[in-house]
Amino acid sequence: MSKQFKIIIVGGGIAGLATAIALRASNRKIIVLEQSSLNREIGAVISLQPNASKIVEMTWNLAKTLQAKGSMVDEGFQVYNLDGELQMRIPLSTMEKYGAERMLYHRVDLHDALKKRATSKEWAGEPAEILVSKRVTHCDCEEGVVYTQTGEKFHADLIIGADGIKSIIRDSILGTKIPALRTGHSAYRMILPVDKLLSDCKAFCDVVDPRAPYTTMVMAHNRRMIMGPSRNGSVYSIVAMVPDEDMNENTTDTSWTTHGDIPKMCELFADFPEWARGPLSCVKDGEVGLWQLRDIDPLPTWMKGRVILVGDAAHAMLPTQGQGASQTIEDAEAVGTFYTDILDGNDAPLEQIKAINEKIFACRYRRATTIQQYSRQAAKPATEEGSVKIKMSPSEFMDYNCSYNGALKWARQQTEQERVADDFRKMSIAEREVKTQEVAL
Ligand SMILES: Cc1cc2nc3c(=O)[nH]c(=O)nc-3n(C[C@H](O)[C@H](O)[C@H](O)COP(=O)(O)OP(=O)(O)OC[C@H]3O[C@@H](n4cnc5c(N)ncnc54)[C@H](O)[C@@H]3O)c2cc1C
Ligand SMILES: *[C@@H]1O[C@H](CO)[C@@H](O)[C@H](O)[C@H]1NC(C)=O
Ligand SMILES: *[C@@H]1O[C@H](CO)[C@@H](O)[C@H](O)[C@H]1NC(C)=O
Ligand SMILES: CC(=O)N[C@H]1CO[C@H](CO)[C@@H](O)[C@@H]1O
Ligand SMILES: CC(=O)N[C@H]1CO[C@H](CO)[C@@H](O)[C@@H]1O
Repeated sequence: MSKQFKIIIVGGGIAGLATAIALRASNRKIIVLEQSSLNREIGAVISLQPNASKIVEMTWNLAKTLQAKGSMVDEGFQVYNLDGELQMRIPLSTMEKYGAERMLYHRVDLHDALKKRATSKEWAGEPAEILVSKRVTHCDCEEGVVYTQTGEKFHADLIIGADGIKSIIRDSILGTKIPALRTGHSAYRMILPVDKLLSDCKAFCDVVDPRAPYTTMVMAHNRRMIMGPSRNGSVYSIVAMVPDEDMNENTTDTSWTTHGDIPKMCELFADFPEWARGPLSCVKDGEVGLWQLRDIDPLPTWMKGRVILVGDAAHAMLPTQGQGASQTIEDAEAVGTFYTDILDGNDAPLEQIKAINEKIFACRYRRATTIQQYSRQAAKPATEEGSVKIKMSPSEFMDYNCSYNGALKWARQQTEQERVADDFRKMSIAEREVKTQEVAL
């Protein structure tokens, strides 16, 4: 007799919701356990690289929903130096090259669209159920059980760890606490109404049209501003990156998302062109977030027993390439793809689940880890010391980052990658750690 295939997803962020969408099918019971009340998504612009936007907009059919919320096609990068001169303008006609567009969304809009897509009855497959205020404390990977803070126990055939950079599922898999690492960078971030920019920051708008679908950067040796619109050009997001040691903000280790101090921020960007500084001094107190940027080293494994990690839990990376969410979406698609045939809980003995998770790991590990490393590289100083000439190009990593056509095609193309992952699986955990450090260098 047929039995439901039971799936628990820990974490209701972009990773958890995307994986719920990818796994939705009839005869599958999907429960997402989220610690928060899930209405506090951070307001910011988030970009999806072409092949991830293809998964979200085409495979999962969310193009119309996101368009109604004001999604924008990113038409290119423009990069200014400290003298305020335009140093490069790189149009991104990604449609032709990559078969999809690089998209700009408001984070809240993307999160909401994914949430509806995962839980609404309008779509095929049994809807996923989200249980909020459920903080998971640990899991038994072999037995397939997760435990919450209030003493509840949830059994599943498959457990997805989508609980972000501070993942506790990761600790249960590895048997050790993996810390989020300071990267030496922090970022002030703010999101401004475009009307306000047009009226209060004329000098800025004379140089950069805040309604235009372009990603604009102003780059100094070790500080940079990364900016772009969302919601049909009605709001404008600014991320201002600085080295930690210059920041002098009083942050503690337990929280790395705090309020930014506007005078301190303005002081740090005092040598930026006057037009570029305009928006920094026209935000109000309380509207600037300060985000200590962290990532993790490549992990020796993402899986154990019935459990596999996705998203930031598996490969938290710096936002320098706007790839965190894209890699997450690719993970979700891979999980959905490799589980296509498991529609009955009777077909989910431990050995079968382990074998499928290994395939997912083999398919995803190398690519996500490589992009994680590129994201660290892309945080390196943008100019020679004392020079304004920018030596890095934002399109440098695009080809690799964007040449992805779903898990199956990738897996077929990347035999070499499979071989590496295969070798990796045969190693002991200690050997894997050595290997991982080599990759990290
Ligand atoms: C302000 C901001 C801007 C960003 N901008 C970009 C961008 O432009 N481009 C880009 O590609 N990426 C960006 N990122 C990164 C990107 O959002 C993430 O890489 C991506 O969303 C994957 O996140 P995730 O779902 O794995 O983790 P998270 O978003 O951290 O979600 C994890 C979820 O799990 C829940 N959770 C954690 N622990 C537990 C537990 N023990 N029990 C139950 N639930 C738990 C959390 O409450 C949370 O909801 C940005 C991130 C932030 C914060
Ligand atoms: C954004 O523009 C699209 C296309 O013109 C429109 O359908 C949508 O309603 C707009 N949404 C918002 C939030 O402005
Ligand atoms: C930082 O904050 C802590 C706790 O609020 C406080 O005790 C400490 O004095 C502060 N340090 C500085 C340098 O402001
Ligand atoms: C963009 C992408 O998928 N990279 C691949 C992404 O899709 C295009 C078109 O389907 C492929 O040609 C690329 O190889
Ligand atoms: C496979 C691939 O295209 N990799 C490229 C990714 O981007 C880096 C940085 O430009 C290149 O060095 C790689 O060759």
